[in-house]
Amino acid sequence: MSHETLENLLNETRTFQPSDEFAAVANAQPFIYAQANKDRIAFWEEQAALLQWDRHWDTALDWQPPYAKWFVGGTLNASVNCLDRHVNEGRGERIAFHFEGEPGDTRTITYAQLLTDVKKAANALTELGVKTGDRVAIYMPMIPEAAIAMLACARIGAPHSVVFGGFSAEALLSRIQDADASLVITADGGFRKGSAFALKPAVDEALLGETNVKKVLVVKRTGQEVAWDSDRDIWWHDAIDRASDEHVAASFDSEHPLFILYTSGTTAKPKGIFHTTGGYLTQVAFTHRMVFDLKPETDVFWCTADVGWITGHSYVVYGPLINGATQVMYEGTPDTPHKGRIFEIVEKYGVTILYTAPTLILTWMKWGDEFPLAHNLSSLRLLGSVGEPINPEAWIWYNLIIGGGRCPIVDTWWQTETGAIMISPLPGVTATKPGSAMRPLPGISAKVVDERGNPVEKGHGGYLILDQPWPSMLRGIWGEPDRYKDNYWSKFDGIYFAGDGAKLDDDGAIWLLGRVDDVMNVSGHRISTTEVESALVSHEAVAEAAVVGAADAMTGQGIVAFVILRSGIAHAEGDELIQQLRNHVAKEIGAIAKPRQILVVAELPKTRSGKIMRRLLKDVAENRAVGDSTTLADPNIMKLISAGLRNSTPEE
Ligand code: 6R9
Repeated sequence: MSHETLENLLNETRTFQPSDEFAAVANAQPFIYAQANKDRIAFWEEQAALLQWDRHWDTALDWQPPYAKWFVGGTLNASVNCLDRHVNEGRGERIAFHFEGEPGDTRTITYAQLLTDVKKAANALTELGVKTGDRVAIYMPMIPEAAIAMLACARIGAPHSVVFGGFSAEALLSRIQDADASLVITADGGFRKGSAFALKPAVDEALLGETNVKKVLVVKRTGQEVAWDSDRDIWWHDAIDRASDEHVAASFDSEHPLFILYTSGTTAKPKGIFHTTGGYLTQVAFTHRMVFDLKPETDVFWCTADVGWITGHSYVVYGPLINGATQVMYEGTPDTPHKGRIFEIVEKYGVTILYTAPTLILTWMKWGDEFPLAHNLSSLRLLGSVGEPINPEAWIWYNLIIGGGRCPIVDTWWQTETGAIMISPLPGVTATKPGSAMRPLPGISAKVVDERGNPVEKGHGGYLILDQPWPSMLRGIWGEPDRYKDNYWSKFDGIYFAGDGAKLDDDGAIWLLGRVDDVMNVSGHRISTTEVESALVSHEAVAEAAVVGAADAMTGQGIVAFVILRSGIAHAEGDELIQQLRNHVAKEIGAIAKPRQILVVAELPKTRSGKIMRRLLKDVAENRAVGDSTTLADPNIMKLISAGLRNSTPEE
């Protein structure tokens, strides 16, 4: 059976031109592509020069594949670039964060205030024995202290390892052990879905394991009862209150480790992706300014990601703060106390730039248009998407219902490993196509290649690779150099393989097709789960879809689809609906992509960062016991789905 390359089946022809008004004042101008092409390294040096360096670098790039060093010999301090610089240059009174707690409590934090808090926290960490190079684990709800803790670590050169607050004690322990952290910063708990959840007990449980943790700093957020080890535990407010607000930051090498972040770990042992300072800060600041067209004096930027993910590191903490942005930070869930909460916050703070994930956009579509339509969203001027391919229908909905048809959408492709956005339209420059991340940013070389590593022709699909080093690239997997080489650099020699499939359309625009492990093989045709999902979502009855390939005696793999229906839309029921959906996919893509089985479900299994865990759906579709689901946001979902599938009859 011949294995064709990923087929270009789904055809999307709509394009959206930038408006003249937007283009006239956009930060990005068309010439920067040519400028970067002419001399990529010089282009990045120009971007790096916008940071505040204490010592200028000697060499821009030292590239010994697969190891890169950027701005070698330069020294700087990340927190100085995020904070002191703004205060010193007279921007101290600018608001850094409008914080909104889930219960409705609010805090307004200026750059000057944030700097004072970070200086005190840095002094407190030093007093607790944390030294340059020591690792600090941060396990927090989405509150300002999470950012303050990260910046205080950066200020004293102690790499932070943020562990998402939704992870278990076990997951926390393995990450503390792997990074060999000596201090944990946490909170008593946080607010989520209308009540207080606890964090401190998970830290207590994790620290029953073998670690070198000496102290635990605890932020009081909820006021709930906590167990206390008086030799080890210290209240954050006690430590901060007694700390001095004077702190002169040391300058660190450009390649000094800034943080470790463990990837969500849907399989095997999580990988500790580590990033360093100068190159990372250069690229997050550049991309934040250009891709989001940030105008720091007037914009209100809101990235809805938690600091536990890379998106929260790069586009809540480092990128926006370096650029002096005013941001919204929200602690809770989007449907507490009602399904319009996000839109209410957009209206309240006059958010101008909203950056979120397809999972939330699809959820909003499922809930119905009445929630966004009940709020004045006219302050919005730009929308972003990250985390998964966005279906064309979701893109159109985002554009019309949230963006009022006037906001450019930037679909940004990148990874924990890449550190910053790599493929995205530039607003005001790029004519966008719904569902495509379009093209590599200036200074980035990304290609779609075949099995042998040769670039595919337009109209064809293959593997997404990065064949030139970039400033914010990962510098390795913490403590596992061989795994770093095997995982990312072995499929094609000296070339970074991202693990994603992609296709180039006839204009050369890039369409992400999901992880290559998710590509299905039906009768020798390689069909991407993303394309079938997009076809299903383009049916008016469907809010969200997840598709997997299940072993099939006749065809190699059969397509099994799980769909969530939209509320408030009239549609056929039962077998008639299923038949309609199958025919719809056949019409959109071709008969080859007709799902063998379609199951209507209430929820899909997702990680806490909103990525669908297709591996688990595949287990169900192939009648296997469901594998490790510890990273699932709601573990009960799999039981419901398994029961549903047993009661449904396959077609044919
Ligand atoms: C930033 C982030 C990385 C993986 C990546 C890809 C998927 C992210 C995407 C996208 C299509 C986009 N992904 N952005 N797929 N279009 N705009 O999400 O990092 O959690 O490490 O995930 O997410 O599969 O390889 P991370």
